[in-house]
Amino acid sequence: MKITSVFQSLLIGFVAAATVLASAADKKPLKVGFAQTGAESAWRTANSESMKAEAAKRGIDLKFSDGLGKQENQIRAIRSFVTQHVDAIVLAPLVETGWDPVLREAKRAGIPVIITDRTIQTADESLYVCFIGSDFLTEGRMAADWLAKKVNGKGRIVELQGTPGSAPANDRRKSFGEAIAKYPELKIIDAQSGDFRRTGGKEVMEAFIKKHGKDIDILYAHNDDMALGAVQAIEEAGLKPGKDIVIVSIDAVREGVQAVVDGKINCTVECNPLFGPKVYDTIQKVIAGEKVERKSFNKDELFDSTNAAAVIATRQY
Ligand code: GZL
Repeated sequence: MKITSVFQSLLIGFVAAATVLASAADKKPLKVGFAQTGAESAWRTANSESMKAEAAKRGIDLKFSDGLGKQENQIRAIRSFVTQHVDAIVLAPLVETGWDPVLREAKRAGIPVIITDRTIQTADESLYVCFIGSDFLTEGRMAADWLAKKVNGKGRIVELQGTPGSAPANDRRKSFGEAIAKYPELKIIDAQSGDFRRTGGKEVMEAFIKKHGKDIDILYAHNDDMALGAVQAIEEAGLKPGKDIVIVSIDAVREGVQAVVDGKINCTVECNPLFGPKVYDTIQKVIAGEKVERKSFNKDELFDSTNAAAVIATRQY
């Protein structure tokens, strides 16, 4: 065999191998780091499941980190994503502040950051590309407006607040308080954090009942898990949740909507956690250099005795 034909066959083999490698390279799965808050509620479980299931469906290599309810764990996770040179970082920030230093490290590494679920406070808007989640101010207003009608603008409210320093707790407190200010006889007589946890809701409601007894007309809970814990405490005190104490809550997780059907919670405002698809669509646009919306709010509706039974069978979370 002449030298030239040996050289030609080597060259063809080399080009073929390079082509295979090149096509394999551009099919390299997207690598995404997700720093999740923890597993404090049914909402959180559904949100994590949405992110994991959609990544698996799209063949995305998802590095999932459970923050166990501690900001320092989320910060550590982001640092590890930078070391792993992920293509994008998703952060569901436990609290609103304290993110600038670690987000600067991601920016220096050229890794885009998507903030999901809860917002952050920062002076440097370049530290993240966009926010995807719900509008907690609207949720608080929807809860207050529904309640004012239900009780004709009169009643003594105890408030079960979410995680201190978190955007949902801050915003749901703020907008609810502003909305009920229009009704001088609708007053918050006590407020305490149950940390979005069912156990927290039960313990704090037990303390409220001990302290205020029959003076409690209404419970406003920042999420269904705490409301469901409070329902247990109310029943153990020999009272009827949804009747002796009107309960308005947020999230509309399946168990919360079922409690509305059962008349134990009077109203729950939806806060949809199933935004995995929207997050990955956004990441793919960012990596392709396309413009994306700076803030993208999920659509949320409200469930009470007029519509809960009609939707309970089809609730996805
Ligand atoms: C809201 C989310 C809140 C939920 C809680 O987007 O951050 O945290 O309302 C969850 O159930 O724990």
